[in-house]
Amino acid sequence: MNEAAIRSKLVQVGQDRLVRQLDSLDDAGRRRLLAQLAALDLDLIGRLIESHVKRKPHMDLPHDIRPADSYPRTPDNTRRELYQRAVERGRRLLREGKVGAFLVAGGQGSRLGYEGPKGEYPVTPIRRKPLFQVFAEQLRAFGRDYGRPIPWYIMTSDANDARTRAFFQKHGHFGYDPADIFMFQQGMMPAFSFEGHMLLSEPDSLALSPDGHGGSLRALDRSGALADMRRRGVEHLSYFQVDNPLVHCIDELFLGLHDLTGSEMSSKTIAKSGPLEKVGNFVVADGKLQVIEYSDLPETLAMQTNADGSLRFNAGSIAIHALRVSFIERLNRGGQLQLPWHRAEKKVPCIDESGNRVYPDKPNGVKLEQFVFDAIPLAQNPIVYTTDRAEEFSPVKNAEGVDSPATCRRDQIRRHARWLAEAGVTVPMKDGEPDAVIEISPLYATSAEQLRTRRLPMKTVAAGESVYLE
Ligand code: UD2
Repeated sequence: MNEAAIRSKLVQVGQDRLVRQLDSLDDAGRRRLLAQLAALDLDLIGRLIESHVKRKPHMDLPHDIRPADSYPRTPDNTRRELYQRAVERGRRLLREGKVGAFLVAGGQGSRLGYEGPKGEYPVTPIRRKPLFQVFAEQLRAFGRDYGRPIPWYIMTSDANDARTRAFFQKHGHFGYDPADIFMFQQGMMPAFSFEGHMLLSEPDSLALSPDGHGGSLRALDRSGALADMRRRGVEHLSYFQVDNPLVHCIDELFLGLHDLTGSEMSSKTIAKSGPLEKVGNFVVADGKLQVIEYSDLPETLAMQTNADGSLRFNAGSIAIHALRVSFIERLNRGGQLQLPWHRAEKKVPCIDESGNRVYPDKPNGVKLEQFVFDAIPLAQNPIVYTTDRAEEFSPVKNAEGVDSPATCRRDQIRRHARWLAEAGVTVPMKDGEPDAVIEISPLYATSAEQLRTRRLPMKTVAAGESVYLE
Protein backbone atom coordinates (compact mmCIF):
# COMPACT_ATOMS: atom_id res chain seq x y z
CA MET A 1 0.00 0.00 0.00
CA ASN A 2 1.35 3.46 -0.83
CA GLU A 3 1.18 6.43 1.51
CA ALA A 4 -2.01 7.86 0.02
CA ALA A 5 -3.80 4.50 0.35
CA ILE A 6 -2.66 4.11 3.95
CA ARG A 7 -3.84 7.61 4.80
CA SER A 8 -7.26 7.09 3.29
CA LYS A 9 -7.60 3.71 5.02
CA LEU A 10 -6.67 5.34 8.34
CA VAL A 11 -9.44 7.91 7.90
CA GLN A 12 -11.88 5.12 7.00
CA VAL A 13 -11.13 3.29 10.27
CA GLY A 14 -11.37 6.38 12.45
CA GLN A 15 -7.65 7.08 12.89
CA ASP A 16 -7.63 10.78 11.94
CA ARG A 17 -5.36 11.42 14.89
CA LEU A 18 -2.73 9.20 13.34
CA VAL A 19 -3.01 11.03 10.03
CA ARG A 20 -2.31 14.31 11.86
CA GLN A 21 0.62 12.62 13.58
CA LEU A 22 2.06 11.60 10.19
CA ASP A 23 1.84 15.24 9.06
CA SER A 24 3.82 16.37 12.08
CA LEU A 25 6.81 14.06 11.51
CA ASP A 26 10.00 14.58 9.52
CA ASP A 27 10.69 12.30 6.54
CA ALA A 28 12.50 9.59 8.49
CA GLY A 29 9.85 9.47 11.20
CA ARG A 30 7.03 9.39 8.69
CA ARG A 31 8.67 6.52 6.81
CA ARG A 32 9.06 4.56 10.04
CA LEU A 33 5.44 4.96 11.08
CA LEU A 34 4.21 4.22 7.55
CA ALA A 35 6.26 1.01 7.45
CA GLN A 36 4.61 -0.16 10.67
CA LEU A 37 1.15 0.70 9.34
CA ALA A 38 1.81 -1.05 6.03
CA ALA A 39 2.49 -4.31 7.90
CA LEU A 40 -0.96 -4.20 9.56
CA ASP A 41 -4.27 -5.41 8.19
CA LEU A 42 -6.07 -2.10 8.60
CA ASP A 43 -9.44 -3.46 7.42
CA LEU A 44 -9.33 -6.12 10.10
CA ILE A 45 -8.20 -3.55 12.66
CA GLY A 46 -11.12 -1.29 11.72
CA ARG A 47 -13.54 -4.15 12.36
CA LEU A 48 -11.87 -5.15 15.62
CA ILE A 49 -11.97 -1.58 16.93
CA GLU A 50 -15.76 -1.70 16.65
CA SER A 51 -16.25 -5.24 17.93
CA HIS A 52 -13.47 -5.64 20.54
CA VAL A 53 -11.96 -2.29 21.52
CA LYS A 54 -14.75 0.23 21.96
CA ARG A 55 -16.84 -2.44 23.60
CA LYS A 56 -16.17 -5.78 25.21
CA PRO A 57 -16.98 -8.51 22.72
CA HIS A 58 -20.04 -10.45 23.67
CA MET A 59 -18.75 -13.93 24.47
CA ASP A 60 -21.51 -16.31 25.31
CA LEU A 61 -20.26 -19.11 27.47
CA PRO A 62 -21.32 -22.40 25.86
CA HIS A 63 -24.54 -23.80 27.38
CA ASP A 64 -23.33 -27.27 28.06
CA ILE A 65 -19.83 -27.53 29.53
CA ARG A 66 -18.55 -30.94 30.54
CA PRO A 67 -15.17 -32.33 31.52
CA ALA A 68 -13.16 -33.61 28.56
CA ASP A 69 -12.01 -37.22 28.22
CA SER A 70 -8.32 -37.87 27.88
CA TYR A 71 -6.03 -40.78 27.14
CA PRO A 72 -4.45 -41.92 30.41
CA ARG A 73 -0.70 -41.69 30.94
CA THR A 74 -0.36 -45.43 31.25
CA PRO A 75 -2.72 -47.67 29.32
CA ASP A 76 -5.30 -49.96 30.88
CA ASN A 77 -5.78 -53.42 29.37
CA THR A 78 -8.05 -52.18 26.62
CA ARG A 79 -5.46 -49.71 25.42
CA ARG A 80 -2.19 -51.58 25.88
CA GLU A 81 -2.00 -52.70 22.30
CA LEU A 82 -2.91 -49.23 20.99
CA TYR A 83 -0.14 -47.62 23.06
CA GLN A 84 2.42 -50.13 21.77
CA ARG A 85 1.42 -49.36 18.22
CA ALA A 86 1.50 -45.64 18.99
CA VAL A 87 5.08 -45.77 20.27
CA GLU A 88 6.06 -47.71 17.14
CA ARG A 89 4.28 -45.18 14.95
CA GLY A 90 5.97 -42.26 16.74
CA ARG A 91 9.37 -43.87 16.25
CA ARG A 92 8.67 -44.46 12.59
CA LEU A 93 7.61 -40.84 12.06
CA LEU A 94 10.92 -39.74 13.58
CA ARG A 95 13.01 -42.18 11.54
CA GLU A 96 11.27 -40.97 8.40
CA GLY A 97 11.89 -37.29 9.24
CA LYS A 98 8.18 -36.50 9.41
CA VAL A 99 8.28 -34.54 12.67
CA GLY A 100 9.37 -30.93 13.16
CA ALA A 101 9.75 -29.15 16.50
CA PHE A 102 7.97 -25.86 17.00
CA LEU A 103 8.96 -23.46 19.76
CA VAL A 104 6.89 -20.34 20.36
CA ALA A 105 9.14 -17.68 21.83
CA GLY A 106 7.64 -14.41 20.67
CA GLY A 107 6.12 -13.34 23.97
CA GLN A 108 7.39 -10.52 26.12
CA GLY A 109 7.81 -12.46 29.36
CA SER A 110 7.30 -9.32 31.38
CA ARG A 111 6.21 -11.13 34.57
CA LEU A 112 9.64 -12.72 35.05
CA GLY A 113 11.27 -9.31 34.99
CA TYR A 114 14.07 -10.54 32.72
CA GLU A 115 15.12 -8.03 30.08
CA GLY A 116 15.44 -9.88 26.80
CA PRO A 117 14.17 -13.09 25.21
CA LYS A 118 13.05 -15.56 27.87
CA GLY A 119 14.89 -18.38 26.12
CA GLU A 120 18.17 -16.78 27.23
CA TYR A 121 17.26 -17.32 30.86
CA PRO A 122 19.81 -19.57 32.64
CA VAL A 123 17.60 -22.28 34.04
CA THR A 124 19.44 -25.54 34.82
CA PRO A 125 20.69 -26.15 38.36
CA ILE A 126 24.41 -26.73 37.74
CA ARG A 127 25.47 -25.60 34.29
CA ARG A 128 22.98 -22.74 34.25
CA LYS A 129 22.06 -23.60 30.68
CA PRO A 130 19.64 -21.22 29.00
CA LEU A 131 16.21 -22.55 28.09
CA PHE A 132 17.13 -22.47 24.38
CA GLN A 133 20.06 -24.81 25.07
CA VAL A 134 17.91 -27.29 27.01
CA PHE A 135 15.59 -27.62 24.00
CA ALA A 136 18.45 -27.71 21.48
CA GLU A 137 20.18 -30.55 23.34
CA GLN A 138 16.95 -32.54 23.58
CA LEU A 139 16.24 -32.16 19.90
CA ARG A 140 19.84 -33.04 19.00
CA ALA A 141 19.54 -36.19 21.13
CA PHE A 142 16.39 -37.30 19.30
CA GLY A 143 17.94 -36.45 15.93
CA ARG A 144 20.96 -38.58 16.85
CA ASP A 145 18.87 -41.50 18.15
CA TYR A 146 16.61 -41.64 15.09
CA GLY A 147 19.30 -40.90 12.51
CA ARG A 148 17.46 -37.84 11.16
CA PRO A 149 17.96 -34.26 12.34
CA ILE A 150 14.75 -32.68 13.55
CA PRO A 151 13.93 -29.42 11.75
CA TRP A 152 13.39 -26.80 14.41
CA TYR A 153 10.95 -23.94 13.78
CA ILE A 154 11.31 -21.07 16.21
CA MET A 155 8.86 -18.19 16.37
CA THR A 156 10.12 -14.86 17.66
CA SER A 157 8.59 -11.41 17.40
CA ASP A 158 9.75 -7.95 16.49
CA ALA A 159 10.26 -7.42 20.23
CA ASN A 160 13.02 -10.07 20.50
CA ASP A 161 13.98 -11.41 17.06
CA ALA A 162 17.34 -9.65 16.65
CA ARG A 163 18.47 -10.61 20.16
CA THR A 164 17.36 -14.19 19.77
CA ARG A 165 19.29 -14.56 16.51
CA ALA A 166 22.38 -12.96 18.03
CA PHE A 167 22.15 -15.32 21.03
CA PHE A 168 21.97 -18.41 18.83
CA GLN A 169 24.85 -17.10 16.73
CA LYS A 170 26.99 -16.36 19.77
CA HIS A 171 26.47 -19.88 21.13
CA GLY A 172 27.12 -21.69 17.86
CA HIS A 173 23.39 -22.53 17.67
CA PHE A 174 23.97 -24.84 20.65
CA GLY A 175 25.44 -27.49 18.37
CA TYR A 176 22.41 -27.48 16.07
CA ASP A 177 23.01 -27.31 12.33
CA PRO A 178 21.79 -23.79 11.42
CA ALA A 179 20.40 -25.29 8.19
CA ASP A 180 17.88 -27.16 10.37
CA ILE A 181 16.73 -24.06 12.25
CA PHE A 182 13.98 -21.93 10.71
CA MET A 183 13.49 -18.75 12.73
CA PHE A 184 10.66 -16.41 11.84
CA GLN A 185 8.68 -13.56 13.31
CA GLN A 186 5.05 -13.53 14.30
CA GLY A 187 2.74 -10.61 13.55
CA MET A 188 2.29 -7.57 15.74
CA MET A 189 -0.86 -5.74 16.82
CA PRO A 190 -1.16 -2.15 18.00
CA ALA A 191 -2.56 -1.30 21.41
CA PHE A 192 -5.63 0.92 21.41
CA SER A 193 -7.12 3.53 23.69
CA PHE A 194 -10.56 2.65 25.01
CA GLU A 195 -11.98 5.07 22.41
CA GLY A 196 -10.36 3.08 19.61
CA HIS A 197 -7.27 5.15 18.75
CA MET A 198 -4.06 3.28 18.01
CA LEU A 199 -1.58 4.24 20.72
CA LEU A 200 1.95 5.51 20.04
CA SER A 201 5.01 4.41 22.01
CA GLU A 202 7.12 7.11 20.32
CA PRO A 203 6.08 10.02 18.12
CA ASP A 204 7.04 7.90 15.09
CA SER A 205 6.13 4.44 16.41
CA LEU A 206 2.97 2.57 17.30
CA ALA A 207 2.74 0.78 20.64
CA LEU A 208 2.95 -2.68 19.10
CA SER A 209 2.95 -6.08 20.78
CA PRO A 210 2.96 -9.67 19.51
CA ASP A 211 -0.44 -10.87 18.27
CA GLY A 212 -0.58 -13.90 20.59
CA HIS A 213 0.67 -17.47 20.12
CA GLY A 214 -2.41 -18.09 17.97
CA GLY A 215 -0.68 -15.77 15.51
CA SER A 216 1.90 -18.53 15.09
CA LEU A 217 -0.53 -20.42 12.86
CA ARG A 218 -0.64 -17.46 10.47
CA ALA A 219 3.08 -16.69 10.75
CA LEU A 220 3.99 -20.31 9.90
CA ASP A 221 2.25 -19.77 6.58
CA ARG A 222 3.44 -16.24 5.81
CA SER A 223 7.07 -16.86 6.75
CA GLY A 224 7.43 -19.77 4.35
CA ALA A 225 7.85 -22.25 7.24
CA LEU A 226 4.94 -24.39 5.99
CA ALA A 227 6.50 -24.48 2.54
CA ASP A 228 9.80 -25.53 4.13
CA MET A 229 7.97 -28.39 5.90
CA ARG A 230 6.45 -29.53 2.63
CA ARG A 231 9.89 -29.52 1.01
CA ARG A 232 11.35 -31.59 3.83
CA GLY A 233 8.41 -33.95 4.14
CA VAL A 234 7.50 -32.80 7.66
CA GLU A 235 3.90 -33.87 8.43
CA HIS A 236 3.58 -33.08 12.14
CA LEU A 237 4.76 -30.35 14.48
CA SER A 238 5.58 -30.91 18.11
CA TYR A 239 4.60 -27.57 19.70
CA PHE A 240 5.93 -26.21 23.00
CA GLN A 241 6.45 -22.93 24.88
CA VAL A 242 9.72 -21.31 25.79
CA ASP A 243 9.19 -21.28 29.56
CA ASN A 244 9.12 -24.98 30.51
CA PRO A 245 12.48 -26.80 30.56
CA LEU A 246 10.81 -30.04 31.69
CA VAL A 247 8.88 -30.38 28.42
CA HIS A 248 9.55 -33.51 26.41
CA CYS A 249 10.12 -31.67 23.13
CA ILE A 250 9.59 -34.97 21.36
CA ASP A 251 7.35 -37.74 22.71
CA GLU A 252 7.03 -40.87 20.60
CA LEU A 253 3.87 -42.11 22.33
CA PHE A 254 2.07 -38.76 22.13
CA LEU A 255 3.02 -38.21 18.48
CA GLY A 256 2.08 -41.76 17.62
CA LEU A 257 -1.35 -41.52 19.31
CA HIS A 258 -1.94 -38.24 17.52
CA ASP A 259 -1.15 -39.80 14.15
CA LEU A 260 -2.91 -43.14 14.71
CA THR A 261 -6.15 -41.51 15.85
CA GLY A 262 -6.21 -39.18 12.83
CA SER A 263 -6.12 -36.18 15.14
CA GLU A 264 -5.32 -32.84 13.53
CA MET A 265 -4.42 -31.19 16.81
CA SER A 266 -3.56 -33.02 20.02
CA SER A 267 -2.80 -31.70 23.47
CA LYS A 268 -1.21 -32.77 26.72
CA THR A 269 -2.99 -32.28 30.01
CA ILE A 270 -2.08 -32.62 33.68
CA ALA A 271 -4.21 -32.76 36.78
CA LYS A 272 -4.55 -29.20 38.05
CA SER A 273 -2.82 -28.27 41.32
CA GLY A 274 -6.08 -26.68 42.50
CA PRO A 275 -9.37 -25.36 41.14
CA LEU A 276 -7.97 -21.93 40.25
CA GLU A 277 -4.54 -22.83 38.88
CA LYS A 278 -3.61 -20.43 36.07
CA VAL A 279 -3.83 -22.90 33.23
CA GLY A 280 -6.48 -23.41 30.58
CA ASN A 281 -9.15 -26.09 31.15
CA PHE A 282 -9.94 -28.84 28.66
CA VAL A 283 -13.71 -29.13 28.38
CA VAL A 284 -16.28 -30.40 25.96
CA ALA A 285 -18.49 -27.39 25.29
CA ASP A 286 -21.63 -27.80 23.22
CA GLY A 287 -20.20 -31.05 21.99
CA LYS A 288 -16.74 -29.77 20.99
CA LEU A 289 -13.39 -30.24 22.68
CA GLN A 290 -11.88 -26.90 23.60
CA VAL A 291 -9.81 -25.01 26.13
CA ILE A 292 -11.41 -22.41 28.36
CA GLU A 293 -8.72 -20.15 29.82
CA TYR A 294 -8.65 -19.97 33.64
CA SER A 295 -9.78 -16.36 33.55
CA ASP A 296 -12.88 -17.29 31.51
CA LEU A 297 -14.05 -20.36 33.45
CA PRO A 298 -16.74 -19.27 35.92
CA GLU A 299 -15.59 -19.95 39.47
CA THR A 300 -18.75 -21.90 40.23
CA LEU A 301 -17.70 -24.41 37.55
CA ALA A 302 -14.03 -24.35 38.53
CA MET A 303 -14.97 -25.28 42.11
CA GLN A 304 -17.32 -28.17 41.24
CA THR A 305 -16.31 -31.56 42.59
CA ASN A 306 -17.19 -35.17 41.83
CA ALA A 307 -18.78 -37.49 44.37
CA ASP A 308 -15.31 -38.56 45.60
CA GLY A 309 -14.29 -34.94 46.21
CA SER A 310 -11.99 -34.68 43.20
CA LEU A 311 -12.23 -31.64 40.93
CA ARG A 312 -14.76 -32.03 38.14
CA PHE A 313 -12.79 -29.77 35.79
CA ASN A 314 -9.33 -31.05 36.49
CA ALA A 315 -7.70 -31.28 33.06
CA GLY A 316 -5.23 -28.39 32.87
CA SER A 317 -3.65 -27.29 29.61
CA ILE A 318 0.14 -27.03 29.66
CA ALA A 319 0.40 -25.72 26.11
CA ILE A 320 2.03 -28.78 24.57
CA HIS A 321 0.47 -29.83 21.29
CA ALA A 322 0.97 -31.92 18.20
CA LEU A 323 -0.31 -30.34 14.99
CA ARG A 324 -0.73 -31.74 11.52
CA VAL A 325 0.91 -29.56 8.89
CA SER A 326 -2.08 -30.12 6.58
CA PHE A 327 -4.35 -28.74 9.32
CA ILE A 328 -2.34 -25.53 9.60
CA GLU A 329 -2.43 -25.22 5.80
CA ARG A 330 -6.20 -25.65 5.85
CA LEU A 331 -6.63 -22.99 8.55
CA ASN A 332 -4.75 -20.51 6.37
CA ARG A 333 -6.63 -21.22 3.18
CA GLY A 334 -8.43 -18.09 2.00
CA GLY A 335 -5.89 -15.86 3.69
CA GLN A 336 -7.72 -15.26 6.98
CA LEU A 337 -7.01 -17.31 10.06
CA GLN A 338 -10.41 -17.62 11.71
CA LEU A 339 -9.48 -17.66 15.38
CA PRO A 340 -11.23 -15.45 17.91
CA TRP A 341 -9.47 -12.37 19.30
CA HIS A 342 -9.11 -12.04 23.05
CA ARG A 343 -9.26 -8.60 24.62
CA ALA A 344 -7.10 -7.59 27.56
CA GLU A 345 -7.08 -4.24 29.30
CA LYS A 346 -3.47 -3.22 30.02
CA LYS A 347 -1.27 -0.41 31.17
CA VAL A 348 0.33 0.87 27.98
CA PRO A 349 3.03 3.54 28.28
CA CYS A 350 2.37 5.94 25.41
CA ILE A 351 2.54 9.43 23.95
CA ASP A 352 -0.65 11.40 24.42
CA GLU A 353 -2.26 13.78 21.93
CA SER A 354 -0.21 16.73 23.14
CA GLY A 355 3.02 14.77 22.76
CA ASN A 356 3.54 14.04 26.49
CA ARG A 357 4.82 10.69 27.69
CA VAL A 358 2.30 8.85 29.84
CA TYR A 359 3.18 6.05 32.29
CA PRO A 360 -0.26 4.91 33.39
CA ASP A 361 -0.84 3.43 36.85
CA LYS A 362 -4.07 1.78 35.77
CA PRO A 363 -5.13 0.16 32.50
CA ASN A 364 -5.45 2.78 29.78
CA GLY A 365 -5.63 0.59 26.72
CA VAL A 366 -6.66 -2.60 25.02
CA LYS A 367 -4.44 -5.32 23.56
CA LEU A 368 -5.77 -8.04 21.28
CA GLU A 369 -4.33 -11.55 20.98
CA GLN A 370 -5.18 -14.88 19.40
CA PHE A 371 -4.62 -18.14 21.28
CA VAL A 372 -3.34 -21.30 19.64
CA PHE A 373 -5.69 -23.57 21.60
CA ASP A 374 -8.68 -21.91 19.92
CA ALA A 375 -7.74 -24.00 16.88
CA ILE A 376 -8.69 -27.21 18.73
CA PRO A 377 -12.45 -26.98 18.02
CA LEU A 378 -11.60 -26.50 14.34
CA ALA A 379 -9.58 -29.71 14.20
CA GLN A 380 -10.76 -33.16 13.14
CA ASN A 381 -10.58 -35.83 15.86
CA PRO A 382 -8.64 -33.76 18.40
CA ILE A 383 -7.35 -35.80 21.33
CA VAL A 384 -6.00 -35.06 24.80
CA TYR A 385 -3.32 -37.17 26.46
CA THR A 386 -2.56 -37.08 30.18
CA THR A 387 0.99 -36.55 31.31
CA ASP A 388 2.58 -36.14 34.71
CA ARG A 389 3.34 -32.73 36.20
CA ALA A 390 6.50 -33.92 37.95
CA GLU A 391 7.80 -35.30 34.70
CA GLU A 392 6.83 -32.56 32.29
CA PHE A 393 5.71 -29.22 33.68
CA SER A 394 7.50 -26.60 35.72
CA PRO A 395 7.52 -23.31 33.88
CA VAL A 396 9.48 -20.18 34.72
CA LYS A 397 6.91 -17.40 34.70
CA ASN A 398 7.28 -15.28 37.84
CA ALA A 399 10.34 -13.82 39.53
CA GLU A 400 9.26 -15.39 42.84
CA GLY A 401 6.71 -17.80 44.30
CA VAL A 402 4.89 -20.30 42.09
CA ASP A 403 6.34 -21.05 38.67
CA SER A 404 9.56 -19.20 39.46
CA PRO A 405 13.24 -20.00 38.80
CA ALA A 406 13.45 -21.48 42.32
CA THR A 407 10.51 -23.91 41.91
CA CYS A 408 11.72 -24.84 38.43
CA ARG A 409 15.25 -25.62 39.71
CA ARG A 410 13.74 -27.75 42.50
CA ASP A 411 11.55 -29.65 40.02
CA GLN A 412 14.45 -30.31 37.63
CA ILE A 413 16.50 -31.75 40.52
CA ARG A 414 13.56 -33.84 41.74
CA ARG A 415 12.98 -35.27 38.27
CA HIS A 416 16.60 -36.15 37.69
CA ALA A 417 16.93 -37.64 41.17
CA ARG A 418 13.92 -39.83 40.39
CA TRP A 419 15.39 -40.90 37.04
CA LEU A 420 18.65 -41.86 38.81
CA ALA A 421 16.78 -43.78 41.51
CA GLU A 422 14.84 -45.66 38.82
CA ALA A 423 18.17 -46.54 37.23
CA GLY A 424 19.29 -48.10 40.52
CA VAL A 425 21.37 -45.26 41.98
CA THR A 426 20.93 -44.44 45.66
CA VAL A 427 20.09 -40.75 46.02
CA PRO A 428 20.27 -39.20 49.53
CA MET A 429 17.09 -37.54 50.75
CA LYS A 430 16.58 -34.89 53.40
CA ASP A 431 13.13 -33.70 54.52
CA GLY A 432 11.61 -35.46 51.52
CA GLU A 433 13.84 -33.65 48.98
CA PRO A 434 16.93 -34.96 47.18
CA ASP A 435 19.96 -33.92 49.26
CA ALA A 436 22.12 -33.29 46.18
CA VAL A 437 22.13 -31.07 43.11
CA ILE A 438 21.58 -33.20 40.03
CA GLU A 439 21.58 -32.25 36.38
CA ILE A 440 21.42 -34.64 33.45
CA SER A 441 22.17 -33.34 29.98
CA PRO A 442 19.50 -34.34 27.47
CA LEU A 443 22.39 -35.60 25.35
CA TYR A 444 23.02 -38.15 28.12
CA ALA A 445 19.38 -39.14 28.57
CA THR A 446 16.07 -37.64 27.48
CA SER A 447 14.01 -39.91 29.76
CA ALA A 448 14.19 -42.25 32.74
CA GLU A 449 13.91 -45.12 30.30
CA GLN A 450 16.96 -43.99 28.33
CA LEU A 451 18.95 -43.35 31.50
CA ARG A 452 18.46 -47.01 32.45
CA THR A 453 20.31 -48.03 29.27
CA ARG A 454 23.42 -45.94 30.17
CA ARG A 455 26.45 -47.27 32.05
CA LEU A 456 26.19 -44.92 35.00
CA PRO A 457 29.45 -43.72 36.56
CA MET A 458 28.17 -44.19 40.13
CA LYS A 459 25.98 -46.39 42.34
CA THR A 460 25.45 -43.79 45.03
CA VAL A 461 25.25 -40.03 45.24
CA ALA A 462 26.81 -38.48 48.35
CA ALA A 463 24.85 -36.06 50.51
CA GLY A 464 25.34 -32.50 49.31
CA GLU A 465 27.09 -33.63 46.11
CA SER A 466 26.68 -31.89 42.74
CA VAL A 467 26.27 -34.42 39.95
CA TYR A 468 26.29 -33.46 36.29
CA LEU A 469 25.90 -36.23 33.73
CA GLU A 470 26.86 -35.47 30.15
C1 UD2 B 1 -0.27 -20.11 28.98
C2 UD2 B 1 -1.70 -20.58 28.70
C3 UD2 B 1 -2.24 -21.33 29.91
C4 UD2 B 1 -1.33 -22.47 30.28
C5 UD2 B 1 0.07 -21.93 30.51
C6 UD2 B 1 1.03 -23.07 30.74
C7 UD2 B 1 -2.53 -18.84 27.27
C8 UD2 B 1 -3.48 -17.72 27.08
N1 UD2 B 1 -2.53 -19.43 28.44
O1 UD2 B 1 -0.36 -19.10 29.96
O2 UD2 B 1 -3.52 -21.85 29.62
O3 UD2 B 1 -1.34 -23.45 29.28
O4 UD2 B 1 0.56 -21.19 29.38
O5 UD2 B 1 2.32 -22.59 30.95
O6 UD2 B 1 -1.83 -19.23 26.38
N2 UD2 B 1 3.94 -16.32 23.08
C9 UD2 B 1 4.33 -15.98 21.81
N3 UD2 B 1 3.72 -14.92 21.22
C10 UD2 B 1 2.75 -14.19 21.83
C11 UD2 B 1 2.36 -14.54 23.13
C12 UD2 B 1 2.98 -15.62 23.74
O7 UD2 B 1 5.20 -16.61 21.21
O8 UD2 B 1 2.25 -13.25 21.22
C13 UD2 B 1 4.60 -17.47 23.71
C14 UD2 B 1 5.50 -17.05 24.85
O9 UD2 B 1 6.78 -16.73 24.37
C15 UD2 B 1 5.47 -18.29 25.69
C16 UD2 B 1 4.05 -18.83 25.48
O10 UD2 B 1 3.61 -18.28 24.28
O11 UD2 B 1 6.36 -19.27 25.18
C17 UD2 B 1 3.09 -18.57 26.64
O12 UD2 B 1 2.80 -17.26 26.77
P1 UD2 B 1 2.31 -16.62 28.14
O13 UD2 B 1 3.43 -16.58 29.10
O14 UD2 B 1 1.66 -15.33 27.79
O15 UD2 B 1 1.19 -17.64 28.64
P2 UD2 B 1 0.59 -17.83 30.09
O16 UD2 B 1 1.64 -18.14 31.06
O17 UD2 B 1 -0.29 -16.69 30.42
